[in-house]
Amino acid sequence: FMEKHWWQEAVVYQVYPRSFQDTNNDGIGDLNGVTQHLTYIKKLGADVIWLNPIYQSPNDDNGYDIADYQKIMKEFGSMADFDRLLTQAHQMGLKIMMDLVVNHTSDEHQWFVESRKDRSNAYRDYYIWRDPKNDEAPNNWQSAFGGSAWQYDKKTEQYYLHLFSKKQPDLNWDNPNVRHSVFDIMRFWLDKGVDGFRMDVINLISKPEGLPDVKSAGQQNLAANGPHVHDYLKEMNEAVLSHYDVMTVGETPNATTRDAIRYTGFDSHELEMVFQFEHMGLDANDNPEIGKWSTNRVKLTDLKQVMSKWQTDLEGKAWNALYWNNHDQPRVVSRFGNDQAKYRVVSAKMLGATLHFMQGTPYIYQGEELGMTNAKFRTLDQYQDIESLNAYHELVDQKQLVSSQEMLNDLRHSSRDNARTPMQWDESENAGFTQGTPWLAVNTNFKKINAKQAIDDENSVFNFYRKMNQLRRQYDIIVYGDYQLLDPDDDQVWAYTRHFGDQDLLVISNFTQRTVQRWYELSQQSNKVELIGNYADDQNETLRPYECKVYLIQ
Ligand code: TEU
Ligand code: CA
Repeated sequence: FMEKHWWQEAVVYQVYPRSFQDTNNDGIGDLNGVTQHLTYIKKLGADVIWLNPIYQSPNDDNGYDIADYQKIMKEFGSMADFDRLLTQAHQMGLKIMMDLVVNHTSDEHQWFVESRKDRSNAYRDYYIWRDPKNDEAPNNWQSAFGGSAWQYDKKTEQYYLHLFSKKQPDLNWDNPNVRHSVFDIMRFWLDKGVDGFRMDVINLISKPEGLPDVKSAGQQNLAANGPHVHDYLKEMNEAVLSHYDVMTVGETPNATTRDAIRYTGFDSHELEMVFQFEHMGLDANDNPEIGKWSTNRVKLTDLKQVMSKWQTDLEGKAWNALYWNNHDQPRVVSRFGNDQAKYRVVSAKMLGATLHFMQGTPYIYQGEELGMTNAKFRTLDQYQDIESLNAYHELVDQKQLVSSQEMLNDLRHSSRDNARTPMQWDESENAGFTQGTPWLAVNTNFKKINAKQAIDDENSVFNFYRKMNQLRRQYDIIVYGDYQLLDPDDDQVWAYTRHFGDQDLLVISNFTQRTVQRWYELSQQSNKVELIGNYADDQNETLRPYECKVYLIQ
């Protein structure tokens, strides 16, 4: 039986500081804005705050291009602001998890400035430089942000690798000096008292030997789960993580449950958990050349099958990170629920319950607890996200694979900017996010959807999430129970049970706007207690649109 850890019982609240709260009217969220709302996060019942990157950055990829790991991004404030945030969070019993982005740096990082100077520079091998092949890029890898993953540097007549933007050169993790430099950065923050790290695309750090071409250009060339990735993570754990009581979660695109068990097995001594992406790829475009840009609706049976596989494959061996949303994914109530006025709240609560009563650590992305929806921008100039803008120009202008209208529709469904519109605090101008001009437009529905309204409404999504967080503390079965999917082929209802000791939990969610006869003769369950549901319970024996019910049976 697995030993118990605080991070298994924790609920994480993800703050995207740029869009959380501006306190100096420059239209950009900042650290003092996070400090200002610690009480809100505490009230919600979260235990840990994951901060997206706050380090010095030219913001080519909104902080995922780091120029100095030990300085605070000037738009976000000072190190003194950070120290105050950390101190106040700890005083309130909240932990702070930082975002460690070490697959790549900014091209403005001192290491890269040196590395590109000349081939004999001491920092040359901090990055991945290769000679041209037949006067072209060393291989056919494509960047996640469009175009080749190689950028030619005239000065030294070589290409450097960047799996993301040109301004995000990949670090060479095969170089022990890189690994030791990263370990020093981690110690700097851990010695300040931070409580853990979310590790950006950490399964890409070991590239395949010889950097071979990928078979089909449409294939994800992200060099995922490479030959030495586990060696490097074990080395990181041995050198740094094992000396602190910290929480780690690796972001691992393309990882399978087998990979995840290797990264997070209770005896792996690498990471505590990983963000998998399998459930995030189920509604991708049918054409792999177009990838995530799609208006497809996920099939419930697919979603149930994938999420249940992750539950049962990791059971007793490793630990799940449970999420529907983050700063890279569209808003779940628009994507998997129904954001029409009539169904937004009830479907947002149903989605929350379906996820939070599974086994694993739940992650709540800012605004998810309000049932915030996709931004649904109408024109391209409203978008800021490098991934969205590059994809538009590549797919519409260069490759003519999709029409402008089709791509704008795809962006409305899949752009990362859907998650990055400012947090909606109240009905005042700009939803109380800023008194300046917001860096990204506020969602036009903020007068109806905001924290102030939600906190006072006992039937709000906020108070539903708050209650779920309370239940998690009350019932060990929610954290430690195992998981069984019921009726896998039902394409309207997702029902599962959890079992722990002499208790069972029964979770039933109707993913449609059709009322369905209670598919499961609940009346046979004699000693059931309803823990939570998203309709005022009237012992109704059918499942109303998007209804969820959670029963304790003992
Ligand atoms: O994202 C990793 C990643 O795979 C993204 O390309 C993601 O899959 C895609 O954006 C989904 O639409 C991490 C960070 O979360 C992301 O914000 C960064 O842009 C990226 O790494 C590079 O650091
Ligand atoms: Ca600001």
